[in-house]
Amino acid sequence: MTKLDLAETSHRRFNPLTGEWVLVSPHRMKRPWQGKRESVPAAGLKAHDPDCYLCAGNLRANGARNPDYTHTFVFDNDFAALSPDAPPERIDKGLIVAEGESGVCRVLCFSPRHDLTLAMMEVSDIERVVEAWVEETINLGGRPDIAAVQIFENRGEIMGCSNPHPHGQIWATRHLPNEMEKEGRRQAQYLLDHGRPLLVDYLAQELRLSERIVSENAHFVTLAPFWAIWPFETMILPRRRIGAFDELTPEERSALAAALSDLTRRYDRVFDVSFPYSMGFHQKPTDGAVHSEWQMHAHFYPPLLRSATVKKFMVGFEMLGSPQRDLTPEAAAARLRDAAPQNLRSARRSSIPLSGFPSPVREGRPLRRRSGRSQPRPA
Ligand code: H2U
Ligand code: ZN
Repeated sequence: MTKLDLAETSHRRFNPLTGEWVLVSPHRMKRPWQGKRESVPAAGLKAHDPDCYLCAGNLRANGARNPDYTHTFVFDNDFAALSPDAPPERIDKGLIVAEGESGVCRVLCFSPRHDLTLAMMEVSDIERVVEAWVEETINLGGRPDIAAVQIFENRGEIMGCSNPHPHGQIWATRHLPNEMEKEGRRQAQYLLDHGRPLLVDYLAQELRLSERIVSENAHFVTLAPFWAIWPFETMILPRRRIGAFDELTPEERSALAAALSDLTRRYDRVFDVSFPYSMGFHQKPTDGAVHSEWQMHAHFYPPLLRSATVKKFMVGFEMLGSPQRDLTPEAAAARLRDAAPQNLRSARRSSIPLSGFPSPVREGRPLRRRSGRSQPRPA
């Protein structure tokens, strides 16, 4: 039998955060593609779209009017998936089990500019977004009926995002959603077994190996996790143990904004398109317990595989068995390292102009201290 070569032979990798396995088939990258090709969204959006329900000063679908906001704007989702007053009642009849789930859904506009993305925004403006996430975590997490604050962004038509206006969502729930529950359980067991948080140990190991690191700054590291499922999946991890947004120092908020800017710009350069993805932050539950096992982190799950128009589908074996990938996380990390934000050449080569890029973010620059700032209130 031949020796296991992770760059050549089929193998499975273990995800210590979820306890699940992913099948990796590096030899399959050579297979031809005659399947579905997505269309590339048209470029050339206006800075303000009178028909957009998220633009400043515009009417929303339910008739409320957005204020003339100048940075970020947060409001209660007009079509919330959770009602705040769902009763906590439980139905438990044999294998038929259900319970009322209450919560709050919020929408966060990242910028009044309709035509920007995180990748195009100045780092100082992304800092305002980070500050809004801090404030939402404190306000929603402080409620006795909320155990989890899930922050996320769904970007791009291919991901089912209904509006190009840069925005994310926050869903705060009475119970822990599945992914948080799995990750929490695994992190708690690891802390019990090893006396150190799982993701602190994982980052130390990845920094030693230096095979999957995409970029680093003073407080955060971006990497392609060993067990990644999506072709260009990444995580942003803090260097020190941080449970949740409200524990970030001003320097760390700025560094997180810089890391988000760096990563989203790299993504846009991989296939010379505005890269679609679902991203979000996992942070410790807000149930009042200490949760020293929890390390906050971001997951980025982009669907693109080989080009701007070929996306990965999670079907067949993946639906019925395990997720599977062809491109290795090591190869994806190398591609993302090469797509350095400083390298503007690939964007110029593009048939789809990526206009409006401000000056590149320099790594390792001194981080500016920023005082707390209040955010606009919900409409
Ligand atoms: P997505 O495009 O990521 O789905 O986000 C848009 C969200 O904005 C969506 O959850 C909400 C939708 O319910 N929305 C409003 O709250 N008000 C509106 O006027 C339209 C859309
Ligand atoms: Zn808009």
